[in-house]
Amino acid sequence: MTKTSHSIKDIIVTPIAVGDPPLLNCVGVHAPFALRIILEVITEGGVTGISEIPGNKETEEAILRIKPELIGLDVFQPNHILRTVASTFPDQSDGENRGGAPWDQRIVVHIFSALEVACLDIMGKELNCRVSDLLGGTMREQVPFAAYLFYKFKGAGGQFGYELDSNATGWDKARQAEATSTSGIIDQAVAMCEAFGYKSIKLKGGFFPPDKEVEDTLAIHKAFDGTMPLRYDPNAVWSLETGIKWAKVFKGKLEYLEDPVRGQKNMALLKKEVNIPLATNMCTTSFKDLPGSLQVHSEDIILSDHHFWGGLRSTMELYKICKTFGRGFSMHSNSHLGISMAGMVHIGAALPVFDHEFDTHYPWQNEDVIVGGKLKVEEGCVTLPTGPGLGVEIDRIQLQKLHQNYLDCGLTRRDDEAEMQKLDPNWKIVDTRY
Ligand code: GKR
Ligand code: MG
Repeated sequence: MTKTSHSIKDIIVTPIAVGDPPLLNCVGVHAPFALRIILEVITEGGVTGISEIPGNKETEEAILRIKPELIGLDVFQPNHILRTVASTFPDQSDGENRGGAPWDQRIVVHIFSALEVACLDIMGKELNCRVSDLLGGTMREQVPFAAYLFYKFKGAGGQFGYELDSNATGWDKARQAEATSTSGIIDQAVAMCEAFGYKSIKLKGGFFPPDKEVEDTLAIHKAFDGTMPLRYDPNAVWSLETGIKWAKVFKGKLEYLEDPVRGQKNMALLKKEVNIPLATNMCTTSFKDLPGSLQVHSEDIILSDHHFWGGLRSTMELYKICKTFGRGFSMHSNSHLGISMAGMVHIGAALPVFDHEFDTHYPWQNEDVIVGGKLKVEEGCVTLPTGPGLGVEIDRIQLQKLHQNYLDCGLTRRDDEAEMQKLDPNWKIVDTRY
């Protein structure tokens, strides 16, 4: 490829660690730090594009391994970049190696997502338009998100470890408080909704037995007068029998039930027994899964994640397929910072029809890597940044600080099971717990 001002000159990869409270899920508990990777793509013309993806050592090493192949490629030609990434890691192609964990581990989609978002950021800066414009046009300035509740142990994570900051108030206090009881989770819901004005709520489950978690979900439903759209997600750790039993109890009370059981077949069987809206970020997770999904009707709503579906344009393609085949669309989330948030906001801004408030873990992190600090969530919405590209920039001091956290904390990959075993040596990840 001939060198132009749009050719990639350099790629800077910075692993970071950001404080994360001890949130519970079906595989264990979050470690005191969530890992992310910040990517900076710099063109020959001197323009920098940025992106953020989930962190782990393998992904970081894979990006560094492929970096020489990427130098010289044109940021306006993401398909060429994808071909280079896919041919460097042929065994990691779309649909493979998803694993059974609640989060995705595939290398190609992560690396390509990081590169594509950074390229789109550069294109926006070059063309003086926003990424949402490049995704087909800006349909709205406010993008709605849902409150994301977690059962949790006491503590804020990060530098505080499991200690409480006794001066905290409002959401910050609730963010640190233990929430394992029914009243604890309701307090968390109220504090989160008061602080950010969310208009729908999701409870992450799969840790406690279903009878307790279902009871708590129904208590949240009642605490908000039965008017708040509610989602519940045990991350597929229920058997089909358990799923059918509790889905019947939820009927008419949930906006949707997310991944009650494992795999498209079981989801479809549950749906045949109980006609309740089902969503997934676990059984239909790549384009290769779509024929199977359509054949058996495993879910009504597909939760994309641009880090897992190969970028923002792929996410828009998935949206189109969802609309074509009568499926709802929304976005999944893991612990993340403002650059990933900006990517989600640009997708939300570009969707012709907005179905369901997006998931976000964002309130659980109390610091950020972008200039100006965390993006505001007001009335449940994040306002689309006004600047060109993603509209957010890296705060160099914060980047250095969070990189130092990474070097100091000693974590190299997410391992909620190992973290949980520090508290309960008998804890083990299982496919079906209940
Ligand atoms: O962060 O603990 C967590 C969640 O369980 C996350 O890993 C899931 O990927 O939030 C996600 C989900 O909706 O399944
Ligand atoms: Mg989920």
